[in-house]
Amino acid sequence: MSNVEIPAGLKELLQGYTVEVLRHRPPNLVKFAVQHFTQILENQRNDQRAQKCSAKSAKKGVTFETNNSTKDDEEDEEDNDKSTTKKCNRRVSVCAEAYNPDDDEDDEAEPRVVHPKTDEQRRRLQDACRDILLFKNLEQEQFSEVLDAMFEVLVKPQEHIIDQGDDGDNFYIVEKGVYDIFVQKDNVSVCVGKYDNKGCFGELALMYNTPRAATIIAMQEGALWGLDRATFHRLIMKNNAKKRRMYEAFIECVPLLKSLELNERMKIVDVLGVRVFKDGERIIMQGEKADCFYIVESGEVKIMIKSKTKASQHNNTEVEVARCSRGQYFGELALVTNKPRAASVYSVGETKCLVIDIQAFERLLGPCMDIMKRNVSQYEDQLVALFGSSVDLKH
Ligand code: 1OR
Ligand code: 1OR
Repeated sequence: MSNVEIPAGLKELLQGYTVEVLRHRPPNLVKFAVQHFTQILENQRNDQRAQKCSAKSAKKGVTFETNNSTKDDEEDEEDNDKSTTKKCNRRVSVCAEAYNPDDDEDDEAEPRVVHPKTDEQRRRLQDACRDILLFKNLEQEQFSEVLDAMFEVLVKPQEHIIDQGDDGDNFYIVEKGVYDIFVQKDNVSVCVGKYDNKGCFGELALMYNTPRAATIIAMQEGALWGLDRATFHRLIMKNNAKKRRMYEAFIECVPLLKSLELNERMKIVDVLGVRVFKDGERIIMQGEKADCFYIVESGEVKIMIKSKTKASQHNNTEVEVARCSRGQYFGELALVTNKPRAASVYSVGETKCLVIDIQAFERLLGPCMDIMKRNVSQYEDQLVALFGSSVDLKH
């Protein structure tokens, strides 16, 4: 055995796989290995394609497609190839991260999906994507590729968009309509939440190669935008690997999340988005419906309460009641109590926050609920001390 030469990179490859297994604890190691190494191969191909394209474009100059292509152009394009495969298209993903690809020459480029859209469709799609947390960290080029690949899905009342237990095909963004979320518990289907004209779903089966975790049913006519599994993997998963590297250390220092296992914390990183707020910008407005939760990454926020007390029925001025800085969280109260926002929150200077949507909050932060509930009772004590017993946080 002493003369056996270990191929360069083998150790790193196996180590990388082992680390991912420990993080995700997948039920099926072989399936997970296929997914993991396929992802590495995809990243290598992307990087090679990016290098070739930039070399070619440097030599020849690149022809840029514009978004306001004519209807005829679009029809031609659609006729030629329904889910268009365009090698070395004008938008090349040149994200420098990736799993350290070596120089394996593989000429076969991955198909790049492009569903042509009218200007009006693209505008609607961009609107629907504005608050999608999974897209928040994407670079402009990657985001454009995602928009290119998305396709419109019109749905009818009672249509099942996803059935629990199925394999995952697409990821969906809600443009319009209400969609109930059902989860099977002891053989009974229970409605655990809904998407009301916004949000996204269907990421879990694609991210972790697991069966669909819930059933999603349209309650009325609606419109969705779908993203195919391959493109989701190529762009979103690659970006998630970068996100994990960026936020792993920080998220481990957040006191609230200490009781979670490492793989549970990483699942939070996978779905979080990052938002930057300017000095004085309002992040949360008292009385509004809540749909997300925040952790301060840098900077500071102040919590202001507008409250009517017995003494001043009409006094609606805001009073500062608390501040949160790095590692602290806010916006949990309305999600825990299922009530409107109890206070307004403003950025003090520039603040960067990690944002988690309500469904992910409910799915992933269950184990931290006790800590949050303890804090809620502290708010109540403070509230009585500050405003007396007759306070109405809702208005
Ligand atoms: P998916 O690919 O598994 C079903 O397909 C989708 O429903 C899933 O991705 C999520 O995007 C979405 N638990 C699991 N999946 C959920 C949940 C959820 N909510 C939405 N989805 N829970 C409800 C949290 C409000 C936890 C239930 C115990
Ligand atoms: P939310 O979802 O209601 C506003 O949106 C957030 O401000 C709230 O969640 C908390 O995360 C945060 N009373 C109410 N909300 C507070 C308070 C608070 N402090 C922070 N938040 N009090 C201050 C207790 C130190 C009591 C007020 C007198």
